[in-house]
Formats: sequence, structure tokens, C-alpha cells
Amino acid sequence: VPPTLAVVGATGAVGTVLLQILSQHADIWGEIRLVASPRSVGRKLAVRGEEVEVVALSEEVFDGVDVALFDVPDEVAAHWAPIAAAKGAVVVDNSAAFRMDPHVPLVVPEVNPHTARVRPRGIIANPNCTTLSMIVALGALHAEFGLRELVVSSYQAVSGAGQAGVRTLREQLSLVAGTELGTSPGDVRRAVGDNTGPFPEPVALNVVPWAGSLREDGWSSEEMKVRDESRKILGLPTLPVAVTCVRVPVVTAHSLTLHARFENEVTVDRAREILATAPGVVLCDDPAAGEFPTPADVVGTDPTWVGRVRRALDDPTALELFVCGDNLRKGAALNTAQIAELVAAEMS
Ligand code: 2RA
Repeated sequence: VPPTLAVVGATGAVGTVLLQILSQHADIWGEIRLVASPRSVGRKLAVRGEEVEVVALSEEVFDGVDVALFDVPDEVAAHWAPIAAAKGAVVVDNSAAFRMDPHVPLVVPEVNPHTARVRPRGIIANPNCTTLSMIVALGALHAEFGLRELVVSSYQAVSGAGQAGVRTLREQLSLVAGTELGTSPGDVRRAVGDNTGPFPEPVALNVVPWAGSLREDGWSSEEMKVRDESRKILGLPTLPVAVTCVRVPVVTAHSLTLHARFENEVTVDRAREILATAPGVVLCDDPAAGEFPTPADVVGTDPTWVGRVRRALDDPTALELFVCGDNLRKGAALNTAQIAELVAAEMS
């Protein structure tokens, strides 16, 4: 009998992409149950070419469910994922609630698929979209060269902050389009007014050096996630990681610059070979021809795109890279679906 799948949070930014992916991938599922908060109950959403009615989150909704994908806020996942697991479902959770729990594997199928089998709480965590946007490329380089230190700057799309983030950018762009704004201090801020949505500053015509909430010593939660999650996924618990997360006026596709230092000297030629052949990675790196990945081209695609591969000028053991990936696909929904497919393969 093909396994039953529940999608919890089916109407959100990630849930919407997940339904598209489930419709595009090989159809390995029996029933697909769509679950959301009470305000979405009764809505009909298309999955696998059929309209499916959204039902409310309740204990009973997990009856007979084999795999439950959660794309909901942390506190909702923290409450409901253990309930679904207690009902016998394997939960794949895309919130931050369980990622650093030592009894919950944090899985990227191209990097550490074996960890998905050991899940004492019945929960598998999906990494944050910023970590996921770089980790497949980084994992491939680590497997060959042995990573010793990582310095990251992110250029994060507004859809990382959900539909409210996208709405905010679009509204702000409509207020500044066709104007001369962006030429004197505070003019963009005055045009946008209080309409900064989930961001602390205007994001149209701007970059905002902040994502997430405040943690100790001035770090943001997003920066801590990139550090902690990279360490866990790569199995390098003491890896030195420095991260600065920045929001940019891009709708979807996160970009990152990486300075990655390895155990021994590296060559660009070998790095390019690894990246060109690693599953889930596309090398797009020909600056002479003006070719590098950008969010505008990468959005809507599955791979991690890598360009600007250079050896560090002052350190023959380090590489500089520019990485770009769709934060809603590999950064969230696609990785969740891939994990669910790994689990389903165990069941068949
Ligand atoms: C962001 N990574 O881009 C976050 C969302 N999980 O805001």
C-alpha cells in the first residue's frame, strides 16, 4: 500500500511550493492530506492534478498517516510534531523547533542521508533555508578537501520571511518605482513609512544587515542557525564559522559568499571538477563571458548554483565562492520532499 502523506501548513509560502513539487515528482504517495490552520479550512488546493480540501489541524488528522511534513511556525511544530509522531507518523519538520535536538537528525539527502534512519523521536528536521542554500556545494567540497573554517555572508530574499515578506517588498517597490528616491538620507524610509513588514528597515532600494531575532552579543538568530546547523550537518561540531546575514530586495533565491578554508592546499581545477559533478550542484562560472549565477535566473530551479570559484589570494588552503539557490525549493520544500521520499523508500 503506498504511504499516506500529510502536509501541515499546506497554504503557506513553503507549503504552496511543496504541493507543486509533489505534483512534479514521481507519485509514490497514496492519500495526500492537506492540513492548515482553521482560517484555511475548506479551501481547495491542487496537488497531483486534483483539488484537495484543506482540513483543520487536530490529533485525528494524523490517523493512518505514515509521513507528515510540517511547514508551520516553531511553536506550532513544537506542540504538534510530537503528537503526529506519537500517532505513528514520521515527521519531517521545517521549523527551528527540533533542528538542534541531539535526538533529531538534521538531514540534507545529498550530504548526510544516512542520519535520517536514526530518529528516536520519530522526527527529522529540515535545515534553515540559508544553510540549505549553500550546504550541498559546501558538503561536496568538504567530502574531498576536509573543511576547517567557514566565513559566510548571505544575501537573502524576502520570501524567506514568508508571504508577508514578499507582500512588503512589492508594496514598497510600488511606492518608490519611477521616483528619484534613493538619493538623499532617509528619503526611501519616508516614502515607505511604517510599512516595513517583517523587516526592521525598508528593503526596497536597500539592503538590511539583519535576519531573524536578536541573540547574545549582537548576533542574529539566522546567523546562529547557519553556524549551528552547518556544524551538525557536516558532523564538525567545533568548526569555526563566522556569518553575517543580510536581506536584499530579491523576491526568491538566497545568495551567499563563502570563504572556505580546508585541511590542505586546494586547486581551483579540482574544486571545479567536484562542483561540476556533485549531485544537486551546477557550476556556472565563466566571468570572461559574464556568466555567474544570480537569483533572477536561479529562482524556480532545484540545484545549488556555484560561481566565482577562486583560490584565496592569501591562503592556498582556502576557496572563495558565490552560491545561489531557490530558498523555497532546495531551501525548504524540495529538501523536505526529498527527506520524505527517503523515508518512503524505507517503507516500500
Ligand atoms: C529567512 N531563513 O530567510 C529565514 C527563513 N527561514 O528569513
